[in-house]
Amino acid sequence: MTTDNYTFQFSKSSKYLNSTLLIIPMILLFIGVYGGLMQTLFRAGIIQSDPFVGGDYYKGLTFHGVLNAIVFTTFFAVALGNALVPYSLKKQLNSKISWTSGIMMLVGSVLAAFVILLGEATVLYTFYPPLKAHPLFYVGLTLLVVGSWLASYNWVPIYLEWRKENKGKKTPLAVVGMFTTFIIWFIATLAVATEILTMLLPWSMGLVDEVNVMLARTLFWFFGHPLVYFWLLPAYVMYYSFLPKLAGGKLYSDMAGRLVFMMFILFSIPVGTHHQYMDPAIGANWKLLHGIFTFAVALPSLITAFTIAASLEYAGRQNGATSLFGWMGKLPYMDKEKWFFSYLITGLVIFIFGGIGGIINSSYQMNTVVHNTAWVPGHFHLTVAGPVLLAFLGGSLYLIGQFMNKEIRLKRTALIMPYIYTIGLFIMSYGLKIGGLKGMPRRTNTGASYANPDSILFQADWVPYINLSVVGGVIMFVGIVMFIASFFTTVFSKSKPGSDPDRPDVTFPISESLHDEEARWLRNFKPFIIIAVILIVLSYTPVIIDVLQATYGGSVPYSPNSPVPLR
Ligand code: HAS
Repeated sequence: MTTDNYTFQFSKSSKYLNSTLLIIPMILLFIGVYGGLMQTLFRAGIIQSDPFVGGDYYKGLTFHGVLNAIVFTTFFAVALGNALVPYSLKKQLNSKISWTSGIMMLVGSVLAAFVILLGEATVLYTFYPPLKAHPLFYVGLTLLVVGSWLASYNWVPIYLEWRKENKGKKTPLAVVGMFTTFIIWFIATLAVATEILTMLLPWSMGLVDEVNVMLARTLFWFFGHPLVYFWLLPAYVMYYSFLPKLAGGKLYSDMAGRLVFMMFILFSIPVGTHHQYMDPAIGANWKLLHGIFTFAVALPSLITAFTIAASLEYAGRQNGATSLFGWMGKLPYMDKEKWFFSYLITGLVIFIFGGIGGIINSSYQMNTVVHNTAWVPGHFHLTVAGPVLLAFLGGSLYLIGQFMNKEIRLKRTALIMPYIYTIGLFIMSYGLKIGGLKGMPRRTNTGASYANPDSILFQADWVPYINLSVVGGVIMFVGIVMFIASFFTTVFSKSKPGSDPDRPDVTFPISESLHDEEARWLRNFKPFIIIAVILIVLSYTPVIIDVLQATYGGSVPYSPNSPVPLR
């Protein structure tokens, strides 16, 4: 696939919508990141009260998780698709549908955030019962999800039109990646929609008294694991499409990229029970089956590791490297004009460790050691708060510059931010992971208990690891402040002279591929979707039967701050 670096003129409506989809979640992200800093300070017992959440640790944790992991990521995935799909196909989106979807997402997110702040939805980002939220929290999340569905349906007509006009041509890889992301998202969210609409909402509205906790958890994890690939895949789109070009080279294999995306459709979903290895009711044989599929879903990431490393090696050699590993030193780590490279490369390096941790988690015996300990947040900060967040931040800054027709401001600050953030992330995750291996629990206000010498729960050997997580968390926060400074000074700066500010000429650093192999069997999504559905039915039917046959009664609501039922 050869690509010239063309520009495509977006409509005025797309400019304003995409800028809104980038700016509002960035404000929410910053509030969420502030919540993250407060988490680490609370956990270490450095502060006793954060006025923003009224001193409620679990409210702060819910706010941090929902805003950063659910709201910000969904907005960015939609904004990237709204930009990359029309750009790659050279067609305009239907602006009415785009705006309807954007408004639904905004209203839903603000509603959910507001209810959390009122203290009516202290249910953490997994919102599993018996923790109960106000009905408006569930309504807000539903609006966010349905709005994101609508955005992706809007890409379909221009894609079909493009296919009719370009018979025999390969669909651009970035478009394949964006559709893959939303195919997985659509299938996965059907389960959480069922959970919310048939179980949590009626329970929260008082229409039923009790809820089947095991069934709700199972439906949640049907959604919850593919959710992590909904986060990861927009980053993969950027690794495959942009990184080789930014590095000064080409994508090593176009076919590998297509294979990777199709493998994610197959294996992202029939794996959710690996989050429930320690749950009762589900038979060990089905946990084993989900465990095997979990190893299968690591394969596309391993293929990505080799393909992207080969692409970077090619780039390094193009930049003058001759020795075996010399290419690693010839990449544009500190090139101010290629600041975006630093966001993608740091994420990849972090993901080596995040990925290894994932494979450890998915081994049943190892999982018995790490489940529900601080190791798990250690793992997910090395994935969602590492490669995903950094790629999304770099992508947001790039997109805002393009759509608002602005030169990026504080470029050097933007360039070094990922390195500072990465140092903080490694320190924080090391503290969480080793603390977790020593038994430190997750989702616990350690500052009020284990780190407090006056408490009977005091655990002296956890304290150094709690402190490390604080040091790392503060450095990460400094990195985010640097990013926010660059992002908002760019937003409020003057537009570049010359072109029409209302109809921006947008361009992307799309990579050519070194090996442009033909694989017709990778051209069509349908067979992969059909096989995925078969795998889901085979892997989930026995799990759901087991859960339904379990004789546990339903549960009344609990609050994380109170050990007694709410009624
Ligand atoms: Fe995970 C728990 C297993 C990936 C997120 N995970 C979580 C939770 C989150 C999360 C949020 O099996 C906590 C949920 C909760 O709140 O309870 N995870 C895996 C496995 C993978 C994996 C097998 N996770 C992710 C990703 C996430 C994410 C991605 C977010 C985006 N995870 C688990 C399990 C649990 C779990 C269990 C349950 C734990 C429990 O008990 O509660 C795999 O997909 C990972 C495969 C990745 C690789 C790495 C490939 C490396 C690459 C980098 C190459 C580098 C280059 C750079 C080229 C094999 C691609 C070269 C450098 C130069 C300088 C040149």
